[in-house]
Amino acid sequence: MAYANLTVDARPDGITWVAIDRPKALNAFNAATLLELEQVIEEASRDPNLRVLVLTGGGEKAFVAGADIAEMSTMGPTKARVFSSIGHRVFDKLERLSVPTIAMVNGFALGGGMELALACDLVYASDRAKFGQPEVNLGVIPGFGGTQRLPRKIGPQRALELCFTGDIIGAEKAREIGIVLEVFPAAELREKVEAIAAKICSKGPLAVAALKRVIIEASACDPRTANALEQETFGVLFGSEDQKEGMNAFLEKRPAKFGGH
Ligand code: DAK
Repeated sequence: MAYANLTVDARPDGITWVAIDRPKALNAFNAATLLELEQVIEEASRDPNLRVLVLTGGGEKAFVAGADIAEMSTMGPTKARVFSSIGHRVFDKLERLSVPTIAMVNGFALGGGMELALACDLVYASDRAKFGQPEVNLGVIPGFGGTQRLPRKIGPQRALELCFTGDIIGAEKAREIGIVLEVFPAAELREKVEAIAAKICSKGPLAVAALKRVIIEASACDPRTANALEQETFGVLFGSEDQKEGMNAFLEKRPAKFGGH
């Protein structure tokens, strides 16, 4: 499937690469791009071969430099509300995709771009990446879930500081405060992310999906329900071929070959 604003490479090894690809606007999210991303996520959720989804930015400069300011500039309250709800819907679908998602941040991740990274499971950045929630400079606030995901990730005080000041911070600072897991030299970013994605692909897909479900879904539950979900999921996995294969492989001192059944 061809997209006007995205480049998608669904590879046979189970890793799908998605680049937000509007480099002339530093990959800013207009509504059309968000809707294309939604389509990709929906296709991904139906792809039995998929093991890991990686999101990045097309071109050299940006991951995503935010929502498209030109498009937003003419919106009234009703259109803005709809635009925000599209962003929420798409990022929620991304967060709930059953396979791990990785944000490979190769440049500016501002506003809606940082919110996209926050909706991914793992965030890796190049040493040239820059992060920020500069909406306050435009007289608005984050509209794609940033006011909720950012404080959950880095605490309310840090989130308030970033949003109040609109400061743009470097990758190292973003790692220090917990937005980013690791920072790699720009020339090595892709190979590092490939290696992490390949390692995840080598694990049992049922266990990986179960981990994501328990960790992400349970974070929205009370502790008792969350622990019950873990116990239930733990038990269910013992009905899988992957569990037999993983444990037999250990006892037979050989690498496991998981089939995802
Ligand atoms: N939108 C549209 N175009 C953008 C853009 C953006 N966010 N960011 C960059 N561009 C465009 C520039 O206009 C320029 O286009 P031309 O002039 O060449 O046609 C081109 O990309 C290259 O940008 P620059 O020439 O500015 O490049 P520099 O290297 O000098 O600067 C920069 C890079 C990233 C520092 C700068 O472009 C910049 O400050 N960009 C804006 C960053 C920003 O403010 N991002 C946050 C956007 S606000 C809501 C829904 C959603 C949101 C809020 C509310 N509701 C509906 C309630 C979300 C808001 C945001 O994300």
